[in-house]
Amino acid sequence: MQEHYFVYILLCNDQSYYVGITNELLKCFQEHLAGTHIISYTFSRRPVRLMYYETIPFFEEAIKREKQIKGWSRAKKKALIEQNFHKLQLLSQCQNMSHHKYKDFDFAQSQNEIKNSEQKRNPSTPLRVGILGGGQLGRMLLQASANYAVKTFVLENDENCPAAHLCYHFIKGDIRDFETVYEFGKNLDAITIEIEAVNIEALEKLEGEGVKIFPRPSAIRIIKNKITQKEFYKQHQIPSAEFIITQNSNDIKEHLSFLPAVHKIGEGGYDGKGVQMIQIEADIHKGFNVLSVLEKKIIIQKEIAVIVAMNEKGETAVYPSAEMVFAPELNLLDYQISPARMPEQLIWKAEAIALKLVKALHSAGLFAVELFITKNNDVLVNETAPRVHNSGHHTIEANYCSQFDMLWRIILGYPLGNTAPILPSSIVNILGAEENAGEAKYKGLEEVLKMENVFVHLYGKTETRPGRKMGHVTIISKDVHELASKAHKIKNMLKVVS
Ligand code: AIR
Repeated sequence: MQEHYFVYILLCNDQSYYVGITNELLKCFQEHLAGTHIISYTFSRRPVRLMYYETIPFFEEAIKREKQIKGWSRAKKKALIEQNFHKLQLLSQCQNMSHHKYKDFDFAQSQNEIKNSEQKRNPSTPLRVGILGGGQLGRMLLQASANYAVKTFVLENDENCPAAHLCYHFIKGDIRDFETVYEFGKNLDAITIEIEAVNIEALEKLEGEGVKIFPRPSAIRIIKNKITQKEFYKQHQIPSAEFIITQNSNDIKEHLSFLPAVHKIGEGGYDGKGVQMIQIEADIHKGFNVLSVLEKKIIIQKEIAVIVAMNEKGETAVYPSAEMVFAPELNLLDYQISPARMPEQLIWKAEAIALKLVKALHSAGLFAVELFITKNNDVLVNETAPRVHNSGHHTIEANYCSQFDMLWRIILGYPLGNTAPILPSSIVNILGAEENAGEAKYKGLEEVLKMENVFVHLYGKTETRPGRKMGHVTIISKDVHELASKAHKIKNMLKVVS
């Protein structure tokens, strides 16, 4: 495997920055903390906090970058730490100005910025916000946008997608293509995503040009690939199952003692696609022949999800955890109950882990953290989604502020909403029936619509496929038994066939 180098910035006790390079970030940082990393340690100056790092694949490149950052002013290093690309750009333009002249220039620029942002914040001049992807998540996000002064733009290849007819302007195009995403975004104020398979390089360029991206491209980049996601957990001491990186399914043969395990494709999997259980050696052929992670199978007591919202000020709001019940044969959610029925200590632990994770991503946005509660009551992160999520659909009817409303509040710079539940709830996903593919027809819909405190959401997908998410039903009730029994009833009653 290719070796990577880390160029990092540490904050010292005298508030100065130390720039270094290493190929073992954690070890190196521990040495810094212990004071055994001699070259950075002087009598009065001691590194105390890791502020920033970037990963660079080649040694020569990494050395060049280290030298470059070392030569920067403190203000410029600070801008890099804060990922304030606009300021970075300004500071680069001002490299040859005297300190005094720069101060005037910066002041004038920031006054402009304030004026511009005040103009944007005026509810009578709606923000222009783009959504990459036009599936059901985009559709429900658009429904919530109708409460605010915002002009919505959707980019998606399929002009009949669920979100196509609810937005202010629809643009047909590939969210994975650099030029398409860049052209789409360059006249917008802000962009969000509803699926991770987007062109991150274009988002990075747009961010550098002042378009706000929720979540930041750096956070999407970490999460988009299961390998970098797992490495991020390891680096930040966020508990997660042990893993091995594989190039192809044959690699698994060298790790037989690691089985049973779950093979997950590095990039591109969602809704159970790109996940394969490898119980025994005979299953190895089912593995993926692209870069993937092999995760040790966890003996699970419960699976939960915690949605965390973080605004640009770094303020956070956490939704009560939701508890999943899965259909093992499809690897898809069977039904969900919220708030999760769990001892308080476990809830606190899960929320603390989810919060730590989101804070470590250093990005405003809405994040869904899926966690396992093991048989021994350990809490492990399964995976994170940097967007609104299936596990939060109940919040539309069951919580004061829905996950979709919350994301708009973050994008528009409004106060975070109230995550508390109004009533307990459950969600049943409406999935395309097995062996049915083609134009979608709904069986049992009338009966479900007649049920009390039951809310039907159909996503408007014209084509059904086995296991495809076609809609969901939310049930609210004070009585948790009623939630479970209605969920089962609806599962048996409502079918999507072709
Ligand atoms: N999605 C994105 N990641 C996970 C999920 N479930 C949602 C998004 C995306 C849609 O699923 O809303 O646009 C794609 O669904 P389908 O059925 O067209 O594959």
